[in-house]
Amino acid sequence: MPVQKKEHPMKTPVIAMSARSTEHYHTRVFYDNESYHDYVKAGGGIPAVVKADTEEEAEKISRIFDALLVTGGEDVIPETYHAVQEEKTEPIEEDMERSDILLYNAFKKQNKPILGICRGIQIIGAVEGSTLIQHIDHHNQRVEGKAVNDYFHSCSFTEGTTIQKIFGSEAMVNSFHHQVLKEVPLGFTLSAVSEDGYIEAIEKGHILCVQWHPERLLHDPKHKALITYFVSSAAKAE
Ligand SMILES: [Mn+2]
Repeated sequence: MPVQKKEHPMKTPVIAMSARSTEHYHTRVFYDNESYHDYVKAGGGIPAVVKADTEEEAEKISRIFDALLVTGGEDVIPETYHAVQEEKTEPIEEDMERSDILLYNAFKKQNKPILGICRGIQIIGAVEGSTLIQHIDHHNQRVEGKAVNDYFHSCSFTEGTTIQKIFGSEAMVNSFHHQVLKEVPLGFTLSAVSEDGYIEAIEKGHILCVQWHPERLLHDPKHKALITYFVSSAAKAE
């Protein structure tokens, strides 16, 4: 009797999202913005908020989940990139910083896809040996009175990079940051630069990092294509 070929449906990737913390009814809670949840779902994945306290825990998480999304948040702690804190820097809590670093290293070790957004590109850059410019005052559209889901500035993309293949040679992005990578980390490629010359995206193999918030521009096919690409690469990752 001929063996019937079974159709294997495409696996639905589960995406670990780095937790952020706040206080709710006098209790510390771990969360991620709804826009990240919606973004991952729009790309075909299932989002889950994670926090790691030890290397061992991060390693277990990296085995369970298919990919890591390092979300936005407060400033990177300057000690992480061997700098002294300047006046306008507002560092994240120490355990959140530690969790981001542990998760990033663990998923990198597993060679699973990693997407860094906003604080995500900054902490990944810092871990990889880059430094940060601690304050620029013209890349926050909130301060300029622009809506959250609006564009703010253009970027030009580096020919041949994965991110350029998604966005084309030029695209509009939003901007909600006051810090930015000072240099591209060793081994990474500069994928996008803002019209005024700041680093807006870098990449290295499965690791894609953007300074803007694509999850707030889900109405734009290019920004949606980034999460579709990321989630489908998570589905393929071993
Ligand atoms: Mn910007």
